[in-house]
Amino acid sequence: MKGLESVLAAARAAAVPAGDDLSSTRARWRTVFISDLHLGTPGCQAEALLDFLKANPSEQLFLVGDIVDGWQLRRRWYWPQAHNDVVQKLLRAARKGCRVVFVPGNHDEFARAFTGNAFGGIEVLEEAVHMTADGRRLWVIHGDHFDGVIQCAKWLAYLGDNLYEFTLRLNRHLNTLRARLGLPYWSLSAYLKGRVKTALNYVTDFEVAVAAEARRRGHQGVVCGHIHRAEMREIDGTLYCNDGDWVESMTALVEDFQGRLSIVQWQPPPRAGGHRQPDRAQGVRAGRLEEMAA
Ligand SMILES: [Mn+2]
Repeated sequence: MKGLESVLAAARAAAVPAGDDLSSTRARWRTVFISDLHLGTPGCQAEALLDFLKANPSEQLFLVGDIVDGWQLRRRWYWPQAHNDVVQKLLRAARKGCRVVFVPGNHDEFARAFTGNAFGGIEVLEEAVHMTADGRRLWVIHGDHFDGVIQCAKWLAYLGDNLYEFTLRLNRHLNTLRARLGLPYWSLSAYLKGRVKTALNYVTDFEVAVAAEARRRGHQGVVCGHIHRAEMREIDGTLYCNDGDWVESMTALVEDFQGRLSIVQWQPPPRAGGHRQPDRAQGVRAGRLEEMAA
């Protein structure tokens, strides 16, 4: 049921025409949570994010880490105009009275040195506690403190999707070679599938660990990001919310004025010359939606 709600919320979010700047009018949401924008990388969907921010003004905006990708920028400078526009949009929101809170993540850990300070009206906090309109206390953290090997896990997940056929072919060649060397049959694809399952287990382990820590701290729920997988569900009586990312899934967590929370997914407006996505990203997003609806 929760999944269906988030799909409906996504449809409503998409119903607002892009470029229709509502920020000068009333806030649409009490709170918006976004994370993992990865500004400073070619993967960041900055144009879509700008559309989303324009169409979804809020009283409070939480930036839940990995906003600017310091790791990538150190390696290679990449800062197009659209990324600048996002930063300007966030600063403008703060100027117009939106409370903007930035909780740094691992890719922007340089900002952790500035916790307790404010930049252009944006508060920087190591972690935050958000009180919903219906009185629930949500712990707000990026989530990397619970980290293991997620980069590897993601890579394996893609491998499972895209290179399965290739793996099977490779498997045949490998075993022809093994047979020639007098070695027994060994299934490469079964081995890799096992690893993908490990990757999926990692996601679940992450979710359970974050929810358990929120509960231990006496909160009713938690909002995090980091693993680029939007989700909202109860785990042992604690509400686990992950606001997703703006690299692949283009998702946010929103709270309405009654305290109802939902995950919204940005849909590119159906117009010629709109946002072009590589096929792989489309597939990932479609998969996510199915998962959320399941
Ligand atoms: Mn992260």
